[in-house]
Amino acid sequence: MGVMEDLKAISEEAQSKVATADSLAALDAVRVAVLGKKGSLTRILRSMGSLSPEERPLVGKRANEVRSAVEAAIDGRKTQLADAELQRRISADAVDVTMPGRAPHVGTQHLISQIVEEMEQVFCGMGYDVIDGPYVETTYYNFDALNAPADHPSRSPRDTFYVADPTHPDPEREDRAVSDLLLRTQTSPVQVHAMEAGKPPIYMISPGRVFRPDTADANHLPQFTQIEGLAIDEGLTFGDLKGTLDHFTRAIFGKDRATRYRPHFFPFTEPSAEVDVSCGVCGGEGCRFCKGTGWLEILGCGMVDPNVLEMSGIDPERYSGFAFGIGAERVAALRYDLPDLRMLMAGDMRFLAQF
Ligand code: 2NM
Repeated sequence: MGVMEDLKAISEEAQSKVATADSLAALDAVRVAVLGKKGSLTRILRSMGSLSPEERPLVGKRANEVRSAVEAAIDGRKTQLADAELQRRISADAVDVTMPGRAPHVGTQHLISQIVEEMEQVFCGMGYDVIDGPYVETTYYNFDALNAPADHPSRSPRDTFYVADPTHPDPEREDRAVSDLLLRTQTSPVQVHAMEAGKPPIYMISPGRVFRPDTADANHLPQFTQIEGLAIDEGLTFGDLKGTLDHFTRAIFGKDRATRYRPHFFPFTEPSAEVDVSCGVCGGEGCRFCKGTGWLEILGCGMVDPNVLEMSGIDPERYSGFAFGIGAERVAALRYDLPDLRMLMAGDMRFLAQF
């Protein structure tokens, strides 16, 4: 076989190996086998001395062509492999921007906040303002201004949380400061502030947290949420109270529910009443839910005592008014038949997420 045929065979074999090489290492092996020191093409170039002077330039030219072609093929294949690797990485690392995202956890308002807001809406609809005030009050605003006698049992530390007041240490006792400061036991102090601050007409509600030293059990919480209301104007009567609270009760419990006003006593109102709503389970027939009575107690109310108006600078000869108080936790318990008020404080999402 002649040298030219050898060159042709070397070229063809190299081209085919390059075309199927699947790595840079395989390509380099082809380069070494053809162009390396002991490569097939190098061997031919080295043996050129034994060729005739006519053959030599032709073989030399052809050998250079083969070298260039093999080098070009290797470079081309290298580019192909690099492209393929890049494509592989692009698809492996791809982010699918059309994929649905991980749904963020969306919380809900606490049941008590929902009920408070609902009640605020009912009263705002009747033109009432929503006003809040501090948790820490003085005995004057929590008791005296509300006509509570000096010896009223609700003033005792068994029924009221007193706040130590370092600026007024009690000279009689060093073990516990009997303080003028307390955690409000009702939101009425907010209404006293409103009466002192503004002239009638006053139509307001004061929702908020109140505090009493009760041990938490199924029916008691040491802190709970009260919505108190106050209306003061010329000529307000018990009829206005009843119309207002009947509207409120039906808005919160349903328009088919009846109400009942039972005489009661509160120091700050006269006359006073407790309001019952007809049982939603039996419709008033009497059942286990209403303990056979057909009625559920929901709020306290009354005509503001003239003493209370007078103490806060409102002329009881000109103005009259009514007031009421309702517990949001009790409304929640009645509406959803909650077995235990502590569920409202425990923070268990299995319970809270139902509302
Ligand atoms: C109640 C029941 C009856 C009440 C009275 C007043 C104020 F400030 F006008 F005197 N505020 N809230 C009141 C009246 C509260 O809660 C059961």
